[in-house]
Amino acid sequence: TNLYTSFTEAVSQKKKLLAILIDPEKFDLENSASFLRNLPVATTHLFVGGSTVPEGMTEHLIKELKLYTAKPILLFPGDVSQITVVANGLLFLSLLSGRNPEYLIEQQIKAVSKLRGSALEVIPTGYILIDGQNVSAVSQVTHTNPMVQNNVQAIVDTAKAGELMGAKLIYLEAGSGAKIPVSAEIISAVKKELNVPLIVGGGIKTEEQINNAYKAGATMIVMGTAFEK
Ligand code: 1GP
Repeated sequence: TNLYTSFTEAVSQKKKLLAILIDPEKFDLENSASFLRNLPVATTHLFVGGSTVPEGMTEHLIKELKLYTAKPILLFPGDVSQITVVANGLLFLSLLSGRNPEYLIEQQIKAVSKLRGSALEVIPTGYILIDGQNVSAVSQVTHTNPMVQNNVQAIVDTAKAGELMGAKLIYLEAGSGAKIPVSAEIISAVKKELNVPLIVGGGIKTEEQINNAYKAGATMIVMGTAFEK
């Protein structure tokens, strides 16, 4: 089974995907079973990742989660140390909104020795940080600025460049705990020019925000903070 197919099929069948993000650093392992029992029924995927996760914690968490769920687990790593082959897939991120070579290409080079010989499905993903009206962990850790929401054209062009460079997914990120999520205007403008599925996350809490993002053209929505204890 191919994880990426779940994205392309969702697009062609007009289905919507929902990923719940678990940050290993903020998650109490003892709550795994009950957390998974209480997931929203619409949940299709689990994302695991965070900005600053101690070595080994991600692998430990995923092994635990797999005892209780068959949902596909995708790594959404803040850095190369979080890559573990026990996951089902890896969002191979390049931070296209930033101009820090460490997160554009260096971390990716470092990942190769970890991926060599593994069957982990790697999905090239253009990652675009957009201003969510608070200082995001992504911005702090990567020393990059988010793109401003009112420069829609710059965001569209960045996303399109990512697609032309080979990204199979584009992730529009307002940052975990964002005060405002990525606007519907941005999502639909990007959607209009792109052929690859769109992931949207950061600051999404309400049903209305979820529906707006789907209606604007998101194939997958990611929610983290709303489900953290
Ligand atoms: C962050 O997009 C995710 O990387 C989810 O953000 O925690 O605000 O839901 P929240």
